[in-house]
Amino acid sequence: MIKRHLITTALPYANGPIHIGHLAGVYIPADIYCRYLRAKGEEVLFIGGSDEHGVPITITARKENTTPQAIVDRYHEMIQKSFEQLGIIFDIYSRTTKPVHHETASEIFTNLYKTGKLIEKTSEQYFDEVASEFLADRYITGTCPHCENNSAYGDQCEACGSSLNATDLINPKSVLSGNVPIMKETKHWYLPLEQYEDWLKKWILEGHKEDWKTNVYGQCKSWIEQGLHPRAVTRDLSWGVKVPLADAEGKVLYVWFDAPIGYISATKEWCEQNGQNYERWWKDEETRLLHFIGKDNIVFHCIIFPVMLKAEGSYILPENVPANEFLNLENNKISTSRNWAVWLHEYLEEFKDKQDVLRYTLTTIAPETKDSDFTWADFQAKNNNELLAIFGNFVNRTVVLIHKYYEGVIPEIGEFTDEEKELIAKIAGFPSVIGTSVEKYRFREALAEFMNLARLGNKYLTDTEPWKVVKTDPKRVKTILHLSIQICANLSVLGEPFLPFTSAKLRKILNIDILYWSDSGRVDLLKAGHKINAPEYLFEKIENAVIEAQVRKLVK
Ligand code: B3M
Ligand code: ZN
Repeated sequence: MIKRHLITTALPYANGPIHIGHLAGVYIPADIYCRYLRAKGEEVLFIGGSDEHGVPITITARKENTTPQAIVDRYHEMIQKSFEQLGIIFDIYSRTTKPVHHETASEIFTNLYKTGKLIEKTSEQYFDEVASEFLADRYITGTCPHCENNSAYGDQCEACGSSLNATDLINPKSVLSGNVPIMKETKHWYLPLEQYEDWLKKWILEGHKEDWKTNVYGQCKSWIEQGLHPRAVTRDLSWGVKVPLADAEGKVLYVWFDAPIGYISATKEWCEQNGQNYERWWKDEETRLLHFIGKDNIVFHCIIFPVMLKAEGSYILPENVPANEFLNLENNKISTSRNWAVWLHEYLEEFKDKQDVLRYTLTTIAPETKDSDFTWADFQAKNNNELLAIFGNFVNRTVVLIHKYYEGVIPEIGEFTDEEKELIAKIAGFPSVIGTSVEKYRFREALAEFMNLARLGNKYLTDTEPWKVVKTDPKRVKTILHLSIQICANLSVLGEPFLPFTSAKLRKILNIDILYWSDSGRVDLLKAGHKINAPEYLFEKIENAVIEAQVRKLVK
C-alpha cells in the first residue's frame, strides 16, 4: 500500500450552513477514512475549505444589501466551526478567496492559455444596458417555455425542474434593473473537452471499471458516450478570480474552474506552514489522490478537473472518486430554500455532547449506492436500541462489575473455555474485516461489523452471567471480566474512526492512551493489575419528547 494519501472533500459554498445531507454524503465518510488511515500509521493530508466564488453568493449579497465578502466571511467561519465540533478534523480548512488560491488558479489558467490548451470564442450573451453588465443565467428571469411559470431563471425553472438556457426564456428580464436585456458579443475561453475523449475512455472506462463505484463509473460513462463539448471556463462577472489576461476586463474564472484548484492551493498553504513542498503531494506518483464528493459533483471531479490537470500536464490524477448519492429527510428531498433540513450548527446546539449519535446514524444510512432517508424516529431508535442498549450497556456492565468486585483493578485470567477460545479467534478477525470494508468505501458495512463486536461482548456477558457465577466460582468471574475489558479496549480502537468522542471517553474510562489499529484484535491490550477509572455512561436515552420537538420544528 502506498503510504501517502491526499484526501479532499468537496468545498462547500460559503453561502449557507451545512446540513445532514452534506455530512452523510461527503464529510463523515471522508473523516472516517482519514481517521482509519491515521490509525494504521499512514501519512494522510485531509483537505477541506470553503468555495467562496460563484453567482449565488453575489445574489445572496444583493438580497441582503451587503458584499459577497461579508457573506462568505459569515458562512466560512460558521461552517469551519461546526465541522470541528462534529470531529471532522481537517489538516487545513482553507478558502478560495485567499491570495494563495487566486495565484494558483491564475497560474494554472495562464499555463493552459500559453500552451494553447484553451480555445477563444466570441458569442452573444444577455447584457443589461442600464446596469452595464453581462448577466449570469441566474440574473435573468422570464417565462419557462415548458410550464409557463413566469419566474423561471436563466439556468433552471424551479416550478417544473427543467434545466434551461437563458435564451430559452420567454420575455426575459434582468434581475439587476428589471429591464429587458439585449444580446451583446463577449469573448470567453473554453476547455475543449472533446479533445480528451479518447484519453478519458482509456483512463476511466477501461482503467477504472473495477475500482470506481458503479454510480460514479456509470455517470462518467454516460457523459463520455453522449459526446463532450468545449466548456467555457470564464464568465462576465466581478466576483471571482480575475482572468489573468490583458483583454479580459470584467471577467473572472468560472467557479467550477477555480474551486477544484482550491484543493491544490490549500495543500500549498498547509505545506508552507509545515515546511514541505506541495509538489510532493501533487506531482509525485507515490501520492494517492482521493476526492470525496456528492453525486452532483461527479462530472466536475471525474471529467473536467482531470482534463484541466491532464492538459496542464504536471499534476497527478485522482485514483478514486468515492461519490455518494443523496440523503432525504423524512421522505422528502432536503431543500435549503424550503428549510427542509437538519442544520449541523443547530444540531450541535440542541444535542450537546451527542456528536457521535449523529455520526453513527448518518453512517448507518449513508447513501452509498442509492438515495437514502433520515428520520428522527430512526435516529432515536439507533441511539436507544443500538448505541445505548448494545455498546453502552456492554461497556457499562463490564466496568461496573470490575469496580464492584476488584475495585477497578483488572483481574488475572485463568483457563479459557472452548467457547472463549472461539470468541478470542473471532475478536482477532475484526480489524481486518472492518478495515477491508473501509478501504472499499463501504462505511455502513464497516460500522455494522464494529457493532457486531459490541454485540458479541454483550452476548458473552449475558451468556456467562458473572453476577451469578461470582457466588459459586469467583475465579471464573476473573477470566470473564478480564476478557470483557479486553473487548472494551478493542472497541475503543476500532470505533475511533466512526465514533471519536465515544472512543475518547472509553479510553478515559479504561485509563489508556490512543492505540494503533495494528494493536487491535488481541486480548492482551490491558494487563492484569491495571487500574481503570470510574464508570461513566457512553450514551444516554433520547426521550420521545425530544424527537417530537425536532419533527415539529421541521413542519413549522
Ligand atoms: N461548491 C458545489 C457543492 O457544494 C461546490 C463544490 C466544489 S468542490 C471543488 O456542491
Ligand atoms: Zn417550467
